Amino acid sequence: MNRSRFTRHAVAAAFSAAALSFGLATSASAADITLKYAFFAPEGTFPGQQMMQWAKELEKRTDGKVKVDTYAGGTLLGAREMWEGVTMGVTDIGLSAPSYDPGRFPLTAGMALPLAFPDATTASRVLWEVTNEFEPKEFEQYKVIAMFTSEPGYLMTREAVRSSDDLDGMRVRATGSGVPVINALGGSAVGMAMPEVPQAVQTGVVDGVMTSREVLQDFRLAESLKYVTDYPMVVTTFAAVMDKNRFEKLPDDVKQVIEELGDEMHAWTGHYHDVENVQGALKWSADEHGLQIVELSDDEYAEWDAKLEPLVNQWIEEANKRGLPGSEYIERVVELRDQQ
Ligand code: DTR
Repeated sequence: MNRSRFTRHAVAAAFSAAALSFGLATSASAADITLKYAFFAPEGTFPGQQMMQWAKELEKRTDGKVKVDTYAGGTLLGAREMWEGVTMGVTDIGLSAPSYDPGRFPLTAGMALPLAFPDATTASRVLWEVTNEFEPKEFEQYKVIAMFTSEPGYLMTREAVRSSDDLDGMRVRATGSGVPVINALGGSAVGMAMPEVPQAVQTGVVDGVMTSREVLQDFRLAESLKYVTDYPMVVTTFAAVMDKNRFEKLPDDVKQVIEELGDEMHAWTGHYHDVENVQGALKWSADEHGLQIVELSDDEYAEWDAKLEPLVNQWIEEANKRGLPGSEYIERVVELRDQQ
């Protein structure tokens, strides 16, 4: 008989798999829980920093009863596999971007329209509040443990873009709701997830990107992209989710800390991203790579606004037609956006 089958570790591991489906630690005293938390991009990026902050706070506030094992950089799951990965139990918690996949998250897609959010702090607060108020069906099988957004995306390009004419035919990387925005302004949108972007920029597959500006430093894009056009476009939404049934099986005190953190993470992340991450990256890009900010003329600015406005109305119409509360959602988003 193989004696090793009777080690404490083997017994605990077998018990954990059968009974809890969370890792049950071998220590006899505390009923420790280990949660796996997966994200598709590197730990140093702002969503990755959010994950690390959440993990640290959960461990602290549960007095070490819960341990979080983080898997950044797509080591466990990539951006598009994340949602299934959570359902199938590959990870306990998965962080990905609903706005990469508007078909799957049809109501939340409304947050990533050109709605002139001033910054990530505001958009993150609005996203958290509308999700709690509307409880979109698309999150039905999940417990949403945190939500936040990037700042609105900006055009970052190899050649300066001062007008729609400059953008005409330019290949610009965008995602989800960013694709129609770039196309409406005359560019040619190329869709891809963030981890694929540095190579696409280096090899000239794209002439620029539209996303939040910290990528200039965090993904070293300022080495090739020397111009930012000062026109805020659309935010990217992020959600960290857990399978609902798994969440329900957690002890009440742990669930309570998770709820508490959910109410805090949007503000923590928005502040970190807006104030440290983006501003730091702009300074670094200017100092190290001579980044230049391109201002649009007032006429051009107004023209771009006019080109993007129909996208919001189109989305509302289509959402309403599909039986979603499209009008109410956007109305509430705008109302919350303007509340301080
Ligand atoms: N704007 C989205 C999301 C995004 C912005 N910064 C990061 C960093 C890591 C992952 C995703 C993002 C995008 O362009 O993909």
